[in-house]
Amino acid sequence: MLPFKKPSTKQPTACIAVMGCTGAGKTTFINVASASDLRVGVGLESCTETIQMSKPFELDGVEVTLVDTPGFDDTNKSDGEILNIVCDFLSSEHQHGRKLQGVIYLHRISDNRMAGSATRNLRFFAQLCGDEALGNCAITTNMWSLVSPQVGGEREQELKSKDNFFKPMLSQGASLFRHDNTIESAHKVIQHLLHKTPMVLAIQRELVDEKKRVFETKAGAALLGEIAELEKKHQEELRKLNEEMAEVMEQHDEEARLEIEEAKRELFEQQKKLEEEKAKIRNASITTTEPQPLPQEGGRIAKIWRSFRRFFRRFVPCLPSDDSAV
Ligand SMILES: Nc1nc2c(ncn2[C@@H]2O[C@H](COP(=O)(O)OP(=O)(O)OP(=O)(O)O)[C@@H](O)[C@H]2O)c(=O)[nH]1
Ligand SMILES: [Mg+2]
Repeated sequence: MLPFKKPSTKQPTACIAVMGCTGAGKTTFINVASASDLRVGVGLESCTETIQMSKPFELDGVEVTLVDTPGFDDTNKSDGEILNIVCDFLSSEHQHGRKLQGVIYLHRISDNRMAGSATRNLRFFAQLCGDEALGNCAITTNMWSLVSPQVGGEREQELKSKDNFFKPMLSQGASLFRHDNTIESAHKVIQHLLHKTPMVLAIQRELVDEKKRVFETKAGAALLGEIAELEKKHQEELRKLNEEMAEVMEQHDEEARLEIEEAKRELFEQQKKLEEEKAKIRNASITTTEPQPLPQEGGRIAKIWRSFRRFFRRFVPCLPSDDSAV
């Protein structure tokens, strides 16, 4: 008869990251789902500036922890800083052998257009996950109470069907959910992810396994690409302003000349910020260290080795008695 084996009482655990633009409702979603009390934004400025964890909670027999992440915004932190914070966390998790169960990407259905930061977040998010991990992504629209069902439905349709919005991710296996700010709808999204096999995100593989610098990853390159697009637009605007300037100089229109001077100054300021942003992304490097062996693991091996030597010393007395080398 086989010896009775006590079933493992250790509860399975799942870690799910919540991402999206600043003000998308990430912290609110986490608080609703986990009964946590993380700080929610009240004004227009971004609120969550670092990675924070929810209280663990149980769902379908699994101990779930949600990870709140800062999103790109146009107010406080630069994209480079946000990129660094997210990369640090994700690479550290991978280095320590902890896989994410899934990622939830929140989007406000009340937004009547995709602002620059929303597009940046979305492109960055897609590259960060990589095609292989998109099956573990749940794109979730919220703030449905702020729009009529018809307007919301039309926007959802547009988001689902356009190549520069959710369509590519959905066709690679991501799922789309509606969240009505209730615990039930939050749990429905999480339950969907609990059925998935935990995965490694593309950026985790790139940073840790392939030892790429942050700007060499697809997500980092996507951000640099966005900046290059903006720079192109600035160049075009500058060219037009210079043409206008030539005209007003001919007409001796002093007022118009001052206006154009001002517009050019603003453009140079924006360009300076982009240069700084590029430098930050290029210089970004992850600060995590190699995982240390668990202390009890080292201790156990040392113990086994010592008893092994003690056993053999009985038969081979010439074996040195010093165990300290272990
Ligand atoms: N009506 C409605 N308001 C919401 C919902 N979710 C969040 N909000 C509100 O949206 C604002 C921003 O919510 P947060 O949870 O702080 O958003 P966030 O994504 O964590 O923002 P950052 O931390 O700045 O990145 C707050 O005033 C919330 O009360 C929702 O589902 N419906
Ligand atoms: Mg927040």
